[in-house]
Amino acid sequence: MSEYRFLPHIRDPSAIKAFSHDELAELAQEMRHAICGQVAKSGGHLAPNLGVVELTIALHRVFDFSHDRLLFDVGHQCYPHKLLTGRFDMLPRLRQSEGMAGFPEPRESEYDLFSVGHAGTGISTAVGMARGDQLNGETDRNVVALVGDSSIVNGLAMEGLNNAGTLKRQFLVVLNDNGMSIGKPQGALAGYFDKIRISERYDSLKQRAHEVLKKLPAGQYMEELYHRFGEMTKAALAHQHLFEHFGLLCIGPIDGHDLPSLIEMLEEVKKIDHPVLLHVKTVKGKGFDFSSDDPTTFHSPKPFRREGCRVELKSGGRSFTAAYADAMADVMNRDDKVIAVTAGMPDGTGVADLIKKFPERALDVGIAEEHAVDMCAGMAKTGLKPFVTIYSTFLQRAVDQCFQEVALQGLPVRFCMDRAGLVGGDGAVHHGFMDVAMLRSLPGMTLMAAMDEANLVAALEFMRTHDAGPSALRYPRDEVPEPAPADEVAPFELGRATLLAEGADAAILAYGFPANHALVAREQLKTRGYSVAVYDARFAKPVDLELIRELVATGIPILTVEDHHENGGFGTCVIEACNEHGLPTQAIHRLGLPDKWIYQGGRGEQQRLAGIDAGGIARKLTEVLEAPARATATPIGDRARPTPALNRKLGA
Ligand SMILES: Cc1ncc(C[n+]2csc(CCOP(=O)(O)OP(=O)(O)O)c2C)c(N)n1
Repeated sequence: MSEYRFLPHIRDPSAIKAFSHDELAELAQEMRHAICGQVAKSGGHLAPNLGVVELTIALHRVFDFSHDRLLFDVGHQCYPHKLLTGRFDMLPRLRQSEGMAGFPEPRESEYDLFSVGHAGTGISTAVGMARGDQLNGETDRNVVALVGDSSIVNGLAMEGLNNAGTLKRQFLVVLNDNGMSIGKPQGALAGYFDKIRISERYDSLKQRAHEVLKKLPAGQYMEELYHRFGEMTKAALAHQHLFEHFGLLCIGPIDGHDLPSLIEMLEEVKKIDHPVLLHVKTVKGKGFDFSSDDPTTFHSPKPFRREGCRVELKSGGRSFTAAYADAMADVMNRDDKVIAVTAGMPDGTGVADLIKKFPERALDVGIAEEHAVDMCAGMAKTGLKPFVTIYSTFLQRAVDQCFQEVALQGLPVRFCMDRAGLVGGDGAVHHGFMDVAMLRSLPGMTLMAAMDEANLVAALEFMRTHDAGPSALRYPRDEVPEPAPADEVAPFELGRATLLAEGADAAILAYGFPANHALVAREQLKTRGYSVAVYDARFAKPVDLELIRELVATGIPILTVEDHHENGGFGTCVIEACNEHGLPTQAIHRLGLPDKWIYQGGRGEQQRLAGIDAGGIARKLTEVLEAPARATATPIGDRARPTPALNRKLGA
């Protein structure tokens, strides 16, 4: 017998249409219990989901998202939505392969419209669907975007809002304002949201509604709308809400945990054929004291144990992030020009520790990657040494800034790219699979990877003194391999790889973290009678041409290994360098992430799937070593022959 009365029976949201308010409240309890129980086992986003339980129930009660459109921003708050759309059975495999993704995933359900995990996208995709439905004559589809108070500050969200106000149809932005990002929200808008409280009673708001409407940009039209609104909506029209100036009718703030009022409000708002922003105040982590009291720790915790009021997070080993924070603290102690900047990820990147130690020289700018990079360009121009500390996947947001404001100016902005490579449970939306490809075509850029803590420390020191242009360092979402810190490694020298183990039959040239797997693969190959040299390439740009030249001259197979997409990654850098310098490339083989999406699962499992773990490396090199010698010349195929027409043209 299930411990739940409702959840196992909800195949789709139509199931809750007839629920009484008491039943909905009981369902909310069940949802919180189920989510918390599962996240305790597998880890995942907890506080953001606990905060939107009532809001999600109300949305599904009022709208029909099998026909209407629901677009999530970030999407980390989608667990309640998944439970209401027939995925309760998948919950026990949350964030695991073939299980329930931690973000919206159209492969799972027609109720999920986009695979998303990056902030700021929800309003724009919703505007697109609203326009699309309108042009397709499907005007009966309502469109709703759900966005958090820290994500709405993102530049892309602002661009979306700016355009949303021009829509001439129903369009609803639900602003889930819990007064938090992962950590404390940053910047002026956070202060603004903080000031608007639900303190106004509906009655007093009602008195002012008429006055407010007159001031709205759409003037006359708004007046007309006003006469058509229900009492509830009129009463909750916001007093001079900032987003009014974007052409949206702003309603709220209202209490996001008062289910009956939420439902009533959404019923009314649904009828408005004009863009509306409904400002909803919620409590992040609602339902459990431990999570509402500490929503940062419980934003996306590792598995944890609860015993009564005590909550104990499963402890892991020392992460690359922790190693980075310590190494940077040392760098910052020694060099007062060094600045550390994060865009909304102080805890995830380790910058939170630096902010505590160096409040003047470490800062969080909120979810604003483009701004973070440009601000650092400005700082570099003044002679400072800014280190943008950012997840590889989120740096994708700021490629244009890396190009124009940083690289084109030749400014020595330093990029520390955490979570490079496969990221495990967060899945495809968060893999750092393309930073090399993205940055390598920027003239003057130096690209590095760290295989362990000692190399991370050495790389940061290299970056500190590297003023010739921008530089970037990648390291994974993983624990630093043993043996740790005190281990001495040679300093980083521009474009120089380092030998890790000797061998005569083949050479592995690994870029950063996979060098650890390569060393294990070398042992496996030894049992098969092969002696393999392993190098940590350290640099993808410039590559170690001298070493490559020497290796190519020996004629042994060379395998490049990386946890980056094979196209445009480190292996490509090696092949292109050979091509440019007239070196043969037949003996060079590449191993990296394949040209297909790798979904959520364990990081180890994902590496195995991609074939870049020790077993995969040993297998690939065995294939290469045991392949029959290749024919040196292949006959020319039909498609490569000039056509008769071309021959005529050429006068042949
Ligand atoms: C472009 C981008 N940068 C950073 C992140 C990491 N991130 C995920 S959730 C989050 C906080 C979002 O805050 P908010 O929108 O207020 O939602 P809440 O978690 O408070 O419900 C951040 C910074 C991201 N997903 N996308």
